Amino acid sequence: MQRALYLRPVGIFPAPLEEQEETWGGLPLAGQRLRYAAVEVIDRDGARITRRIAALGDAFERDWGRHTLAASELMEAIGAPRARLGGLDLDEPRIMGIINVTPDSFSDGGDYDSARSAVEHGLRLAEEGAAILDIGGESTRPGAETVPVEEEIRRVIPVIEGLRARTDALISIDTRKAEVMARAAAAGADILNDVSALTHDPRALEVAAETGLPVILMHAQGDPETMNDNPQYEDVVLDVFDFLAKRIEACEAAGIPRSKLVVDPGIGFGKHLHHNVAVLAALSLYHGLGVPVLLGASRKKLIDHISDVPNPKDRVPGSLAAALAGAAQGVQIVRVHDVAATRQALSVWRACMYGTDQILTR
Ligand code: YH5
Repeated sequence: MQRALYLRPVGIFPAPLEEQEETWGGLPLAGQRLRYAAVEVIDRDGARITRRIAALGDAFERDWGRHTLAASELMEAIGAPRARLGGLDLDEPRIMGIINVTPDSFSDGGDYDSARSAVEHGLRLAEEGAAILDIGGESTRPGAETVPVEEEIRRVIPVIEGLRARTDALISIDTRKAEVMARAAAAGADILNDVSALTHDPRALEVAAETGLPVILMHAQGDPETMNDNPQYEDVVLDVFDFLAKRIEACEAAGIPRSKLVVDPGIGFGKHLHHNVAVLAALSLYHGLGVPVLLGASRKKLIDHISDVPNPKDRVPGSLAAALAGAAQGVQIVRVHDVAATRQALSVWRACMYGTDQILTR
């Protein structure tokens, strides 16, 4: 069943200093130092979708009709401060640094040297400002082939163990396989990150719940091998919302509380360029799911499509632009390859957003 009503906070502005509280206006966004001045009201009735912008205020409250309950639930979800994630405050954007342990990355994956250089790389990312280190041993790039579970374990576990011994940064495991999740948790991982939102492996929901760890639920359409051949949506932005809402429900039913969940619209996963940019332009909608939002656009193909940059390593400027656009929409976590550059960009963005009262030392 599709939802009938969606609310997207728009007109997002920096919350002024506390002593000016009476004059704030707008409503708080997910407990961040951001507020929103209006909502886009999206009404979906089958294939018919209508959109209007409604300023907050009395008329706004009186106008919901049959949608009153759905609207108040969404407003509540949008505004509530988010729970800490493995001890990490999400009241401002945090950086997740990517550590690939696959043969197509900086190391070959699986041997001693690969593990060592992946650990060194992770330590550098943590020093550069990554609050979370995301370790992946299965290439889920478009067109990639599947990796046997033993091979994936051989690649990622030594890296998790090595990092656990040497950093306090949170460690997430990027995997779709229940067995890898369980092994990673035992090796000291703090977060599970599944690009299939715990749908790929029939045991994933149960095993994830058993670990007790927080879970990142990403939207994808189809499997990595074929997902970008012919993606189909009624409305990509709303279909992704509905999918993530269902996966949150499935997690809660399996015993993973909402306070341990993060959602991610899955840039590049079963999406063509127009799908990706539609999602990026509407990111703040996903705050209505009531959990932190993660954005992963770093070096992805959409940057090439938008700006003609065939070499992924040349896509850092576009990646920074996407990260900042996410921050401006209240995204809590950005998943990136280029941690130092992202940190610099976010620091300058924050100063521009908040001005002189902002601590600039981070
Ligand atoms: C994500 O978005 N992505 S693996 C193609 C590229 C560059 C990077 C050069 N795991 C995500 O990073 N987990 C991956 O073109 C993820 N969100 C979450 N939560 C793909 C990847 C990439 C693919």
